[in-house]
Amino acid sequence: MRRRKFLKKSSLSTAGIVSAPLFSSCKNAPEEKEIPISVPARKPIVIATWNVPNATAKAWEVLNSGGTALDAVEQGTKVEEADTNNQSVGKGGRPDREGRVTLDACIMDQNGNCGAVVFLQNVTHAISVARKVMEATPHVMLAGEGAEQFAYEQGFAKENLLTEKSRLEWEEWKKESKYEPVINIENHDTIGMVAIDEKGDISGACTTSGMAYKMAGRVGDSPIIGSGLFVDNEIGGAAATGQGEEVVKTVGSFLVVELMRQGRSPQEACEEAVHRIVKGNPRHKDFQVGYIAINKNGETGGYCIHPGFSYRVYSKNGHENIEPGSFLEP
Ligand code: SD4
Repeated sequence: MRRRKFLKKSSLSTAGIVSAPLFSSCKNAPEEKEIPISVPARKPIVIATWNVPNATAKAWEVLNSGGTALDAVEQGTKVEEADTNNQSVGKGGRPDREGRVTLDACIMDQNGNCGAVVFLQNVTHAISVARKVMEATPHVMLAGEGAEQFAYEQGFAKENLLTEKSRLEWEEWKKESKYEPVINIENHDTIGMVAIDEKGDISGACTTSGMAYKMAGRVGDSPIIGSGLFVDNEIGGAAATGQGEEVVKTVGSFLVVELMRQGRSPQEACEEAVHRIVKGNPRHKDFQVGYIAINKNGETGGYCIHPGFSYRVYSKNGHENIEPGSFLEP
């Protein structure tokens, strides 16, 4: 039904065409089909979770001067990592129960290369360390002390990431020590970013300090390729924000990209991925999960479980903060 509407719409417009394998449920082998997308191609373009105008403006600066999507998402997310007012990312992030700020991040380029760090301490730019893992090692993920050691070897500076503000809040939290990640209020503003550059290449990045006051050693979706982030240069990219455990259980960002491969728009794909989490999960009122997505033609989408989520788009057509709708209780 949806697909028929899609085809009809595109035949009336000067639609862009992306060629993508469409997986049919009754066959094992992927069938090659053209998926028409009924919006004019717009690139370069960058999207990011939440309202992060400084981060998208930085990414745009890179894209607009002919830079790559990979550089754009790294430079863009670094803005939030360095911003101590953002207490969900990088320096100034809220600590775990023991008072340690531990960072998770991953990055993925247009060739399917990726790099990630988990439980990284004392280094602000986890996203750049993740990129170094991708480019300077044969591995895709480094954790804890190994990641930190690697970062110093690569020239990253050792820094105290726990700001006075985050420390005082943690001291306050310790008085009650009640861990309830209700609707992600405690930990908002993790940044997931996906960009398409002038050449049409897609890359993405995701970086976070994770859930506030998490158990020591806890890692969420954000550094896990396929969960917090996924990019397929033929199709598009997606990123997640919210309670990582729920995203990991459904391999959320990979799911969004695969749904787009099957012909869904970015908006439809984000909605379906959220519904997969909500379906049959009586706890869904207690947590937040949101997705953003972009397809090869620069069409964007976003959706989340609860209201209050927004995502940011920066393109030649202008820049805007979009509140994309959410799953509402029947
Ligand atoms: C996590 N997904 O560690 C992250 C948290 C987050 O906005 O996105 N907060 O589970």
